Amino acid sequence: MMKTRNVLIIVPLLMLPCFMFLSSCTHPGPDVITADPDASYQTKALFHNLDRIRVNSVLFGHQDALAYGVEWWDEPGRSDVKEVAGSYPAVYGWEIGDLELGNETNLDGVDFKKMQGWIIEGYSRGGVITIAWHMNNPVTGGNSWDTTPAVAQVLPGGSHHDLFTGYLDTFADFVNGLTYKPGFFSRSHAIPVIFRPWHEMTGSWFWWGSNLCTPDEYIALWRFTVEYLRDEKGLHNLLYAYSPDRFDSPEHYLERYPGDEYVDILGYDDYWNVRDRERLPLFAKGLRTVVELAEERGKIPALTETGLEAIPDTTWWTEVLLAGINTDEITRRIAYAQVWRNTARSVENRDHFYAPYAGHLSAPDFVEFARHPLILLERDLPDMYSVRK
Ligand code: BMA
Repeated sequence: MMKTRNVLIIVPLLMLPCFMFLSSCTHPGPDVITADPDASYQTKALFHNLDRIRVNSVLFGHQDALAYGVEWWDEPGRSDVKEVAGSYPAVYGWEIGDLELGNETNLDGVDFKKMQGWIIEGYSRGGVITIAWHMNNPVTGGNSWDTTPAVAQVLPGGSHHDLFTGYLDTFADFVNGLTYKPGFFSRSHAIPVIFRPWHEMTGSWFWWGSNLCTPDEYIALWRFTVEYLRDEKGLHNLLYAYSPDRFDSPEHYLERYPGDEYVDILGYDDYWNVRDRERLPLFAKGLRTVVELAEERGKIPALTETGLEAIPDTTWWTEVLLAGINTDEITRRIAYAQVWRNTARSVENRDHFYAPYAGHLSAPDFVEFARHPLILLERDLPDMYSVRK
């Protein structure tokens, strides 16, 4: 009798870890179509949740939020957004320019190993990660603002193709270092990343810009990038964001669109139409177009970069950015809005910042902006990486 009872207790206890392991393997994935059909569970969940919560909410993001801010550099736990509004941003943007050169720091001096640590930190709190790349010009060795044509040369068969694939290899190595282990019994998994290459291509300030390559060349560049990272390098934790600068029409926006099989997020960078109140109708028009184009394709719309440098307008957050996003039921359906970086003035000594810092004149208005029911900071996020069916 005793023996049977012991067996009844001990056997299920011993099997518990097996059940936990198996249930984590067989958890049904979200029913979404991503550019990578084999995207990981967490990556598809991120897509699903961005799409779900954008109906009522807009995530607020900040570039380089954990690495530095105005008057500080590399101080654990700090973030200018948190010091003003009491929470980290919901979206963390990062920049990997110079990774391709094998450098230890990016073009702004941020250490790549520490960046990986900050990405893991932000993700462990439930934040959303996005990476952009001001890649150096592979043909000249100049920076990404060196507009010597280079796209045709990096495509398959081009003179700099091997160099270029080597550059993409450095990205794959970096992304392979982004893993997270949620608990004792769980396996580690790859951290989902919204990858936003070849951005602002409606302008001509980067070597991949509209005057520097044909639409067909740009599309080939994009498709090669996705196919190489997904199919050759086996990265399955990426969502791909297509992100033009200002555009005149839906046709202009789509001129270099690589196709629904290669894109997850329809983004848009706009610093121009957020400069003052007079331009708000143009800002809203751009948002409306991006939301409509994304929804027609089952993609996620986003304001991938924006901001007002040094924020001299003290009510810019509520009266321009929020007012524009909240224009109507269409414009407010973007999933996130991200502002650019806060240069550490002590390092670069200039007023190149886009989020407020404690004591900045726009800080009270930012607090109000962050409290608005539409706007989510990290503290307001639901679990973005699982799906409750
Ligand atoms: C630009 C500026 C530059 C920076 C680059 C990459 O918009 O902020 O100072 O080097 O982004 O972060």
